[in-house]
Amino acid sequence: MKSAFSIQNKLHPLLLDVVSLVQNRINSFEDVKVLSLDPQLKQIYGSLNNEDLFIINEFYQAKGFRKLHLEVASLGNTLQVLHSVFFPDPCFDIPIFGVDLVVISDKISAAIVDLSPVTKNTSEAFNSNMSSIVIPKFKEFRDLPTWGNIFSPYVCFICPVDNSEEILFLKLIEEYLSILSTFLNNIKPDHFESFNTKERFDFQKLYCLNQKQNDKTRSVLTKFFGSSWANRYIDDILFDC
Ligand code: BLA
Repeated sequence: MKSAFSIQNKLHPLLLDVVSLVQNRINSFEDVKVLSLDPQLKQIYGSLNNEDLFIINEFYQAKGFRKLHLEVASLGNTLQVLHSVFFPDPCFDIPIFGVDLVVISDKISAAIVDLSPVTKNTSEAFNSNMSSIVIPKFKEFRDLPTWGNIFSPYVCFICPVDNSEEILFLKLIEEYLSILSTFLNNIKPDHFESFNTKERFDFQKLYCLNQKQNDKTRSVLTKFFGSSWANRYIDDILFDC
């Protein structure tokens, strides 16, 4: 898969590394298909007060996933964002992979990664795999906002202080992705009308509902695109269910 991201040469190196990591993982899934999307929402270019902005989206579907989303945004001269969420097909008992990196003036200010649960009682396999992750001793852990109760106890939310921490964070994202693949390879899907499938779908809805409470995302998008566009983008592209 050739990617539109490769033409963007001014992105922070960690963002580019994470793009490759996520794309490689998506390519490793079975039955990967590109999901079609309104071209006006797929690649967005513009400018505001002489500052360039772009948002590039890639969407796929694969066995086990209803939507695999990778987005890179460069909004003005100082802000860059990488956002990726793998929404499972609710028939499969696998968590939601999510990563968000926010770069402000060439410095990563927020780096968060998680495999978020989609059921009230997570399986023993989930807990034992997740608890095997060794989170490095980062210097600046950040507090989650209240809507962040959708994340697992194994979420990692930091502000990396230097390049070596950025590399450690990249390795950590890879570990979460490997665990996700392990889950996927060991799972038989449930029937689409089963109780468990419905519960997992309800959890995805809650995940989206809570993510929509992130006022920082909304206010950035509103600043650059206006509030009705921002609301539509959040509801239809980022967190549709
Ligand atoms: C924080 N997200 C932020 C911040 C900005 C954005 C500007 C504040 C940075 C900071 O506090 O240092 C902006 N994020 C965006 C934009 C997009 C985006 C514009 O994805 C998309 C166009 N957010 C997610 C996902 C997760 C997530 C998938 O989209 C987690 C897996 C988390 N972002 C997240 C959290 C915060 C954040 C927890 C901190 C919020 C806070 O401190 O209140």
